[in-house]
Amino acid sequence: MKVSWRTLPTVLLEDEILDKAFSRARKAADRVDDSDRIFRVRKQMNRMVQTAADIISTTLLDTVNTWPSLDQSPKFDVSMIDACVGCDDYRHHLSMLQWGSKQVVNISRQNAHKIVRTGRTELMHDARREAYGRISSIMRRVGPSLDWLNRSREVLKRLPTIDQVLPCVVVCGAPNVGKSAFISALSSGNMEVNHYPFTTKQIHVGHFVHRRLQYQLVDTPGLLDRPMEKRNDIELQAISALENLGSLVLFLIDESQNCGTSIEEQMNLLEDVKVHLPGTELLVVSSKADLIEPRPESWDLVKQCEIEWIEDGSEGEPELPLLYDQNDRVTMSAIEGVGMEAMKLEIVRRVKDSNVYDPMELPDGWYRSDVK
Ligand SMILES: Nc1nc2c(ncn2[C@@H]2O[C@H](COP(=O)(O)OP(=O)(O)OP(=O)(O)O)[C@@H](O)[C@H]2O)c(=O)[nH]1
Ligand SMILES: [Mg+2]
Repeated sequence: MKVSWRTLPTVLLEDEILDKAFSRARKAADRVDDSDRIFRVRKQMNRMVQTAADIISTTLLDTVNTWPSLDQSPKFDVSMIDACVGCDDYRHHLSMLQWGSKQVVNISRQNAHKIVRTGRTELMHDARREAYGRISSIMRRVGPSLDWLNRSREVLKRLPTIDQVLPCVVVCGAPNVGKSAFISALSSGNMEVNHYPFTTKQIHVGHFVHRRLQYQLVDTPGLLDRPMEKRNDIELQAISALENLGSLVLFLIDESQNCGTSIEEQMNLLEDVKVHLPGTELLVVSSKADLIEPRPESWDLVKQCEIEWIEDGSEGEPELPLLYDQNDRVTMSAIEGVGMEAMKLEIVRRVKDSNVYDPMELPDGWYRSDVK
């Protein structure tokens, strides 16, 4: 199931639902035609109560059904939802809508009986009025849940959309080390730029395709970019959500310190990341290779190999030489585009080695007959 938090329709609020229901009910009553006055009023009152109840219960249930069920959502989404709006609240408010829908249907059934049983038109009117009153008070109890869902929708529609089936590279590092520039430079086409609901920083979710498999690159500004003890609960939860996501973690270090964070602090952060994302393979990369003085020795060689590889149509999986800095750390320049193609192939290799994604993998207890 592809959950799309971004396309959840707006949730109608208490008054909007009541207005819609009662005005439709009035119109439905106007259409009733019967020359016998008692029959006419009976039909009209019945039609009003039923129409109003139908509209309300359908509207509430439609909302319940369009909102993804947490049990069937990917772990990352569930952790993000928990961090941003709270899973317990999420479940509670949706179940309130379900409850409301059921109550309204019951009320309409009970009052329909009353309307049918009497021969006096004023009692029919009374039963209709009573039904409307009870329906309104149910809606008053559902109202806060509708408000909550509407507010949450605003938050959830900003969540990054990540496909759990595809390999995903989590890109982290101190502020300004070049995470976003790196993701943009590696991505082909459709890049998504949004915000996590708890940070104003722009996040980039990019993709590249290698041998028909799409690799996702996820940005983490405001998350893995400063000491952990300064985190609030929401951020900690969002960080643990990342753990369910990555096939590979890339940690960028800006050795030029142009980013404004000292190497020492960046190293401390790296240790934090190791602690918080223990299950995921980590690759430390130094960014902004073009700022390194003097330029890395193999700069021209790497650049030339990459140009040739691209000119040849980027086919196959050659061992493109990686660019290394004076500390023997893999490096690249997102701005100059050097070391990037080699980096892409390295990512592909690492993801494959990490075995998180293996299309040939069989469930436990299964064996392939061709493997002896
Ligand atoms: N010279 C040079 N500058 C770079 C390179 N990559 C990024 N920059 C610059 O570094 C600055 C920060 O880059 P961003 O990509 O925004 O860094 P970020 O890590 O996404 O920053 P936050 O999202 O704020 O955490 C920008 O001014 C970039 O132009 C590079 O390879 N070479
Ligand atoms: Mg950024």
